[in-house]
Amino acid sequence: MPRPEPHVILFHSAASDPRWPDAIRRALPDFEVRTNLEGIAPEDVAAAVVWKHPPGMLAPLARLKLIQVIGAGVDHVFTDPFLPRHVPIARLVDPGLTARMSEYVLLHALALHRRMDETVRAQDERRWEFIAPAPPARTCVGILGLGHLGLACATTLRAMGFRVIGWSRTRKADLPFETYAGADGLAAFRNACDVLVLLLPLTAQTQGLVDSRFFDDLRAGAALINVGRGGLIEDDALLAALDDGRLRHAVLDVFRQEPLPADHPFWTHRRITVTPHNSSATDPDTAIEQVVENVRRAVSGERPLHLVDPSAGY
Ligand code: OXD
Repeated sequence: MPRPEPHVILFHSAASDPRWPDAIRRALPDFEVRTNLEGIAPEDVAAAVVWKHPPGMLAPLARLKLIQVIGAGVDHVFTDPFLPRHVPIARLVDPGLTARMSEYVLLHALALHRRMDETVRAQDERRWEFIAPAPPARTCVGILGLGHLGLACATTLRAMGFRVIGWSRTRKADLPFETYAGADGLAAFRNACDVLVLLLPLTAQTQGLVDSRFFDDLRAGAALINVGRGGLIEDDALLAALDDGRLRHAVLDVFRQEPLPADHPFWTHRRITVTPHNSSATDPDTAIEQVVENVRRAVSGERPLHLVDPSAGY
C-alpha cells in the first residue's frame, strides 16, 4: 500500500514565543504538529518550522517539502552541514517583526540624533551640558541592507524627518532616496552618514564587513546601530574606533556570541549601548498567516513565499 501523504509539521525553536506550536495547530488543523519525532516516521514530515534547529535534524525527513524559518535571518540554517539543500527554504516576513524593528531603529536613531549618549554621560558626571535640539533632517541615517526590514526602517525614519540613504551589495533601482551599491559605493556611503544602521544578512560576503578600514573614513561624530548580526562587525576594530574617537557611539543588539559573555568588554564600555537581541522578534499572531500560506503552497506544489537562495546564503 502506498504511504499516505506526509501530514506532520515539525516545529523546533528553543527561543521563540511559546505560543507558536499551538498557533500552528489551530491554523493548520489537518496537520499533526509535533515538537519532536518520537513515535513519528521521518518520512511523514511535510514541513519543518524552525529556528536554530540542531544540525542533522532535517536530513532524515525524506519527504520534506518546506523548511520555514521563523525569523528574518537565515544564516544559522546554513551552519547545518547536513541541510537538505534541495528542500525550499523560506524566511519569515512578519508585519509584527517589521514594525518592532522599525520602532527600535527609530528609537535609537532619535536618541543618537538628540545625543542622548552624551547627555547620559554628562548626568553620570553631574555636568549640566546643554545640547541644542536640531531637526532630524540634519542627521543622515544610512541603512546598510535594503531588504524588507531595511526598506521598512527607511520609510519610518523618513516619516520622522531624517535624511535617509541606503547601501546594498547590488544596486536597488527606483527607491525614493539616494542609494549606493557594491564595494565601490561603500566608502562614499559611509562618509555621508551620521548614523549607520546595519541590517545586512550574515553571509560569506558580509562577514567582518565592518572592520578597521570601515571606521577610517566615517564622518566626525558618526554612530552605529547593529541590528543585523554580530558577525558583520570585527569586535576589536569597533572597540578601537570607539576608543580613538572615529566612532562616537554604538548601539548593539546582536553579537558574535549570544548571550554576550559576562566578561565581554562591550558590557561596560561607556560608548556602547547593549540590548539583548530584542530589537524585534517574530509574533505568531502576525506571522502565522505566512506559515499557513507557505505550507499550503508547498504541499500543493506551488512556490512558497520569501524563498531563500542557498547559493547566496540569504
Ligand atoms: C531574526 C532575528 O532574524 O530575530 O528574525 O534575529
